[in-house]
Amino acid sequence: MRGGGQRLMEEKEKSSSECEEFVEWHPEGYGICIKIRRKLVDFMSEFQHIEIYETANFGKMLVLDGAIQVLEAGEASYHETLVHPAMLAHPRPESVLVIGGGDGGTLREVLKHDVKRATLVEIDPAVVELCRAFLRIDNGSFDDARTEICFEDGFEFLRKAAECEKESSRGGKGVESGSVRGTGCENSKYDVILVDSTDPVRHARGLFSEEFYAIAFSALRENGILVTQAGSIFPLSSNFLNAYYNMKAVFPRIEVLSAPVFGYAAPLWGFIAGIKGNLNMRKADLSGIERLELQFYDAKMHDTLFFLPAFVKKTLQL
Ligand code: AG3
Repeated sequence: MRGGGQRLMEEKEKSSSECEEFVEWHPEGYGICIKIRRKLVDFMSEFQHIEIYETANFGKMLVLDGAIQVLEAGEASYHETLVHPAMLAHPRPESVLVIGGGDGGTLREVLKHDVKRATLVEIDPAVVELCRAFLRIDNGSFDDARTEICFEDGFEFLRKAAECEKESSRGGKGVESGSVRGTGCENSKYDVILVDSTDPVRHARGLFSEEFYAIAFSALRENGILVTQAGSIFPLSSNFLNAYYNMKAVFPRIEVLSAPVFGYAAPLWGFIAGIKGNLNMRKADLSGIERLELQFYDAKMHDTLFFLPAFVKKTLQL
């Protein structure tokens, strides 16, 4: 008698051998290859090439300009690491800004917390529309009453918020901030900012610059945290180093987190948190963690997110 597990494996192998393959090569010269059952979306938007696949064994997959963004079976570790350590380190994260994140995974995790307002600023409306219809990892978060969606470049969005601040401190009436419902300057400050962007190419490049971090820093309230996805940490990528040094130039304190993300080929993906004010991410209050019903992150995992390979610490002089 063969076990059910083995039978399942054989069935998977049989069905996946009939499938096409999707391959992504990282520019550093390594890659990942995934068996595909069928293509659900192939669309050239104003900004990028959007593809959504049903894979043979790992759920749906979102690909932007050839780079895998979401593989359903692996996305939890990415989204949970990006969102929860920061949300738990903040005593009352009421107002959260997500830059990018058009697939809805980050928003879904943010809304597990008791927030008043979650603002998603995504440059490409087609990503939201297609992910809502075909990827469906948002779990209703696009339609949550606390969600505001703004289709705009994240850098521009924050620049306008900063101008608005300046104007109102000079006593003017402020710059209207486009499509954000009822926004005055009083609403342009955030407790947590999460940068869930693509790799730093084309329209996303600016989101990793020192200028962007400076504007984001001023958009945080007195106590606030910005977390960005930062590219591969093992192997240590130039994308990561660039984001790290630019953030370090702006934030008085930063933390580096990493997690394995199945779908991104690199064994460890990096995240950088910039901390403003008096918050301690490592010593976050984890008492509410069970209630969040997570797949990857828990109280024990919390500490491991801050462990780094020795050579990375040496390079970063940590
Ligand atoms: N955004 C970061 C994806 C970076 C992946 N890079 C790559 N495959 N070359 C993910 C968006 C998920 N909400």
